[in-house]
Amino acid sequence: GDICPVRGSIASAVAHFTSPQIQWTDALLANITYGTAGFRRTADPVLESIATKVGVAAALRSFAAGGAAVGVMITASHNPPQDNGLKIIDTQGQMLEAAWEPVLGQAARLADALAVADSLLSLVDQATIERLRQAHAAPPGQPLARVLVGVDNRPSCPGLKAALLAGARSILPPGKGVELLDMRSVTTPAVHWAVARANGLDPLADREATLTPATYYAGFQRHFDAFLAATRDVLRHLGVEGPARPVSSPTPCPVFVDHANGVGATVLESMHLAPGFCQIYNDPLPAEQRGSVVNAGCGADFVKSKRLPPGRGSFAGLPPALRIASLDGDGDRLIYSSLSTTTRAFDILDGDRIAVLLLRLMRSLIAVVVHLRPEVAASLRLGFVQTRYANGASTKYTREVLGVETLFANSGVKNLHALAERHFDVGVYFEANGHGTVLFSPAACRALLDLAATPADQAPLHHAARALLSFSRLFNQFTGDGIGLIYAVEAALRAQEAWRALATCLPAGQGIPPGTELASDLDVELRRWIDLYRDWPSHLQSLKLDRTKFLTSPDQEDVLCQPTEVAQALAAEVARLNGLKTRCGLPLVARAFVRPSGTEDIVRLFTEVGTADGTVTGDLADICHDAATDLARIIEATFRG
Ligand code: G16
Repeated sequence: GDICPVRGSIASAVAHFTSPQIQWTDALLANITYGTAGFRRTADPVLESIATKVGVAAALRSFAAGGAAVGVMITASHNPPQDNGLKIIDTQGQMLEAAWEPVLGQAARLADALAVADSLLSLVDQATIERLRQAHAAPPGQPLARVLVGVDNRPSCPGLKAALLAGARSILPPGKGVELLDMRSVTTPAVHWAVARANGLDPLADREATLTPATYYAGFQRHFDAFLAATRDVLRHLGVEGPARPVSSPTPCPVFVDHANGVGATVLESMHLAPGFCQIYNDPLPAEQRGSVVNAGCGADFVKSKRLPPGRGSFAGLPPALRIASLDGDGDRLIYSSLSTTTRAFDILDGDRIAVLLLRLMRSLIAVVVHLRPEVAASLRLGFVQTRYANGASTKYTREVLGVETLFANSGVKNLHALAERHFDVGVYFEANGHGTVLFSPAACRALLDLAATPADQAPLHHAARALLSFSRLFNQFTGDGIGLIYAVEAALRAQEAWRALATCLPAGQGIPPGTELASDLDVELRRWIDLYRDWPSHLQSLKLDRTKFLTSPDQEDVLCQPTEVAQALAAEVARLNGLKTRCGLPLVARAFVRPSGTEDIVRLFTEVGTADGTVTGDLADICHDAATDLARIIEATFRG
């Protein structure tokens, strides 16, 4: 059929937002791809042009899916204030279907507006194009496409949003069907959640909850309270309430949240947080000024990669044992840190360690419930997914101490999410950089909801099941939510030892030790968490090399395919390191890999040095530092030939 009106209207929106001043050089083109988390670059006219194209694609995706909501988040997450980016959230609340990524990348690289329209229209099938053509000719009616749009607080967001909305509107004539839902300044996980909810998905949602980001966030406090109340009920039922201190006493010692001056700040302010639970760490700034300093000297990425406290890395006035919880610019990452009272070391509790804490509690909760109702075991198979950036000591701990199956995925939340979903009923996934969540399979959701309906007279199963369900509701099912994760970590710190006692004693037929209760000394719990295992020394470096020349194996990002000379030099150096020993004679286990970043114009080099039996000797940190320096030098020299 004649698709001219559709094609023409898309092309004119694209042309309007594509500056004729753009120089489409090879270097520019090589750098435009749909990367790890969508498009990301300096917020410039090129990105504005891309925004229009993303708007078209999102509306087409929704139209093709019969009008199901599709989301777009405008953010550059952990990147500096002058950057920005766009990512599409698919109808299931997850990242965009992988097959669309290369086509979107191709459309983004085109300068000619009609060619862009053709490229984008090639994303949908002939029948959809026919329906689009008919919709153009038909009188106005119900919305035929729905796009939810969220932005972070960067200064470039309003301009990019205008371009995006124009693109989305362009697939149908005005008043004929593209419904745009402006979520304004909001966190990335809230947009994922809202898209899923708009499409009737959210398997563990509780029935009372209504559909707004405000109630979504308020839910975390409610589920946190419900989890602790149910835990107390289990303990009380088993007669282990300590007489000296009622377990209901409020725990002092709040967590200090570093919101990275991103959108998390607005959310936290609107949540009316209980001061005993949480306080803001960052220096106060007027809301409208935060976006220009987002992630600058603070936030999850700064703390993790610089190993320094937020507040530009200053230790001045930082009290020891403080729990600092750092989010990133769009609120989907979480890193804890704390200054040690005894050693004065600055401990980083990264994504690996957060995962270990959550796995440990989840394992105890499941063990208790399975002990009380054995047939649910088959629906609650627990597993873990990490990336090759995970510290080797964390993998050793989850496999050998917790006995949890642990798999590896490539970087990018979408890859970990898919693997966790495919392999486990209760799938914990985390990147070392703080992205992660816990996913529940349909069977697990059914089991949790059934269990929680156990009549109250069947205690302790009734209370244990309520605890497990409430804890599960702290996890966004579509992508990790940094704020939800703070509640999950804080819940785990308070309850982990009580559930461990229950999980050990109940199946063994032993009584629960007297005095078992919710932790009231959070400093002790924090120390316990830090002492679970010792990280192996590792280094993550950013090399300023042309990332477009680096190619890794598609399903194993730690295997470099190109440039071959670099791959060979790297392999030889790693082999040499693996032949060395520590001062006291322990054989070294060294690992190193390079890959092009999908969010920054750099190449990442990761180096880790451990020992075969896991011992962390005093000289290991120096060995790792020297190895990382040598590797960087060798790679740069080989690359430059
Ligand atoms: C994004 C992705 C993460 C990824 C990170 C770094 O995070 O969502 O999954 O780990 O980029 O990716 P790369 O090493 O390819 O640059 P964020 O927080 O920036 O959205």
